[in-house]
Amino acid sequence: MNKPITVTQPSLPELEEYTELLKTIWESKIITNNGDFHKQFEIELAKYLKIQNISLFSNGTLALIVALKALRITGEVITTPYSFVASTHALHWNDIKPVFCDINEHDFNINPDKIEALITPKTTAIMPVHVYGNPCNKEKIQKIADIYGLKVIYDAAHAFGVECNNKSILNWGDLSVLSFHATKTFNTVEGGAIVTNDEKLKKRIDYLKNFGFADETTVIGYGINGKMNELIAAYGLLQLKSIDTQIEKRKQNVNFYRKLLTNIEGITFLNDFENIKHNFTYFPILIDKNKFGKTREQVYEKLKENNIFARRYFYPLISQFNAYKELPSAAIENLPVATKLTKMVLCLPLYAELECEDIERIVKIISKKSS
Ligand code: T4K
Repeated sequence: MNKPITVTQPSLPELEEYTELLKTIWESKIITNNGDFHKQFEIELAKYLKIQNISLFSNGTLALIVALKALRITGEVITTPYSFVASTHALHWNDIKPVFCDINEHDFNINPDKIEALITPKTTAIMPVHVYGNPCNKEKIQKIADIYGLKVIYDAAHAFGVECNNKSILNWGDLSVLSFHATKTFNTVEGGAIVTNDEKLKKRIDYLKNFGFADETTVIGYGINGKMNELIAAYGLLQLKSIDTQIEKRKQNVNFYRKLLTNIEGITFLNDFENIKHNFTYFPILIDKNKFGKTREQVYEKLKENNIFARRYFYPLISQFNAYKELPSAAIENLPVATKLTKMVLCLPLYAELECEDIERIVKIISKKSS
């Protein structure tokens, strides 16, 4: 049997370099609570990402929960069913009712033309997701938000380093939330962050992620512990050194996939968007069973038999999980595009260290006609 190939594999910093940084931590005995590595990591990340303020978190889900809390979002929030379940769970953890909106076929993101019809007097915000790092239509979303006085919280878990016309897409909306999970292009093992242009809001977020403490004796609200520790911040600083190389390798792998998969009847994929700097976190393909002759499930199983573990991100739709499927907005007739794409999509293995031979092997198995 060939070696297993998983949907992703994290790139890690040089062990020797990391050990050197760990020695400093061992000497200082400052291992968490806004130490020097944490401070430096925030500064370096802000520079790299071309943003003003960033607050580090122990993971993306906690960052999302705190982002909603920091903006005092209540009532109903319009969001996408086509995402990782953490997006909607963050609403639930704030006692907010999710209202699912259908998505676009061309970028897998929330369809802004469908948002307005879902607004009620209880709506307080829109929470779009830049799915696979594809930028949402920020102009249309912001226009709706401005008309109805809504906040916009971007789940940018997939969008590290993504730029539009040389500007970070993390500057859009009121807040953007990143994930640095092991499975992401930029990983800190576990980790996340909130990005905002508003200095005062950053302050509030920093209090909230530290139990609400504004100083030793003042608690400004119902805070939580969402802090990133020094060992992770040091690891993250080293990851920043190699992130451009990693993204470049991922790009080459994506382009190699595209080359091999072009002209296979029934298989489609997205090409790069104009004026967008992508981060190549995922490589989703769509399988049209009528044209291709095999279903997505058959391709997924066939790859699995060959020790290749592609993933059905995002299947099922969040709106189909027991926790959410009774909501009126979860009805499949309201979500025709998301319902269609969730049955067709397969994310193929993609990471910096993936070899060309691996990609050739994967495509060969996919394109083999006999099942
Ligand atoms: N919003 C969105 C839109 C998100 O996609 C996510 C997370 C969040 C919010 C929440 O952010 P975090 O709280 O996670 O920071 C994974 C990740 O756990 C999750 O972070 C991610 N999205 C989601 C899309 O995928 P699983 O359960 O599919 O991952 P898992 O453990 O099956 O890993 C996939 C493959 O990666 C493994 O087969 C092997 C490889 N792998 C994985 C890990 C963890 C490694 O090689 N090394 C590793 O350490 O959820």
